[in-house]
Amino acid sequence: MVRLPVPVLSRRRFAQFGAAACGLAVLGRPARAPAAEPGAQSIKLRAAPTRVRLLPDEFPETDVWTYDGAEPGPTLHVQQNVPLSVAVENALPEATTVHWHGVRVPNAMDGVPGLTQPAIKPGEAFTYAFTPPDAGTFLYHSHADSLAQVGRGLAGALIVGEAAPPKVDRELVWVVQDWRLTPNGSIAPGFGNRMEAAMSGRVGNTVTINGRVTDAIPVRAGARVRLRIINAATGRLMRLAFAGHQPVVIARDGQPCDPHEPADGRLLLGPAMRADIMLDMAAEPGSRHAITDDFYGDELAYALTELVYDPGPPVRAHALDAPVRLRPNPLAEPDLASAVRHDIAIAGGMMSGMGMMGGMGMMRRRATWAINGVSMTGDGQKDMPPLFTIPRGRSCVLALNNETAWWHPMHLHGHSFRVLMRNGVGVPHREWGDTVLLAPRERAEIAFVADNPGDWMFHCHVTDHQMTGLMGVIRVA
Ligand SMILES: [Cu+2]
Repeated sequence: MVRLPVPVLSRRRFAQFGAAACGLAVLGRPARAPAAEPGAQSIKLRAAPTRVRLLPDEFPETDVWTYDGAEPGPTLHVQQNVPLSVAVENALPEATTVHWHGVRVPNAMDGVPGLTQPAIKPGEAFTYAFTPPDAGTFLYHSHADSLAQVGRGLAGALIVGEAAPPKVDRELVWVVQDWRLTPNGSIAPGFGNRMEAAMSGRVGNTVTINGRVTDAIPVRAGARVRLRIINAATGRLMRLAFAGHQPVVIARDGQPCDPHEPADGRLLLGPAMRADIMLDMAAEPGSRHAITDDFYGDELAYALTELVYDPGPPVRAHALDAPVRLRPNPLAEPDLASAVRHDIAIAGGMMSGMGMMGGMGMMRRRATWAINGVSMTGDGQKDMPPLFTIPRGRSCVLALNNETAWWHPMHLHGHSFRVLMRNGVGVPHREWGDTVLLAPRERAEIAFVADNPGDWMFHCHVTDHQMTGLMGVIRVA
């Protein structure tokens, strides 16, 4: 069993932050107002350095990089099947792009520097234009100098509304981010540490919900809440337990699934993964219930936040009797009988037999990881030969084999896929996704229809792993 190289959330480390230590947590502020007028679907985003408050009031503010001065970036509420344009202005000291994670955009709008567009230079602008085909919970983030840019805060929620959303009393969007802060509240230097890159990636010491460490989420007994949780961390995995509550997952990575309670009642989310859950507030008025993350074991478990019930009477006597199943998005069902099949071997990292790694690929700069023996490093590279080409319109099965001792949330751009099997066993609940989380040594099979032409990134979303080689290109032509 692999242990994390450093304790990331010990009490001692936390004590540096005093009150922040007991929470790390954060409050779900209500989702920010749409940046666009309803129906306009024309949005402007300005990427720029900003100073914001992540920590409680008694601690210093933090210099971050933001979209529109907000940390995280403003939650963008848009409509399915309605053209959207987002004009991005770069006021950062370096080039950037925006990637619309999970949205099946045209290739030229995918925001991968070198591969799909030249990066937006400082002082320049680029307008992304696409029509969101799927309703759901998505994420936008920088795909240039990704480790530092996303690590400094360049991420936000993109919510594509359903035509007929399920009935709830309240909807919350939580962009959960992980920061490595120094005692004076600034972002710790050292992005791209080689040792960390060969292990778990850069994991921080402060977890925020919607940009703030906060202890409590006020709720009303009897209410039904739809919670859209986005793991916007660059390295931290989360396994969330909702004490006293039974979350029901209704969508993963923006794609509706059979409503189900997660395994062990705990919600596992790797970087860039999302879940929509329904939470019935079934506990007593005046009670408090922690939402804890124990992914890194009991010693490093912490309370992300607490549900704090209003002492007033329940808003209804019995749980809301309304369906929670979402209507599926228009995804083509892969035809497994005629599918092309490709094997993907993921190798590298510490304790993974790096001696086995060889060949031209590993000679590339900073390579620590490889896909099928080839390491593509950084954010994206021009003229990178694809791992393979899938004929447009064909169904494809990818058999992923994680030969390493580390977790990898593998993300395919431009498509959503079905997760068919894990270690040879069928996956229930009609699970679609754009990011499949592989445990150490785990195998998984995913399938999709390659109906979106172009050169698409396929990479690990632990950003340190991506930057050091766990990335490749899949061509659909
Ligand atoms: Cu990885």
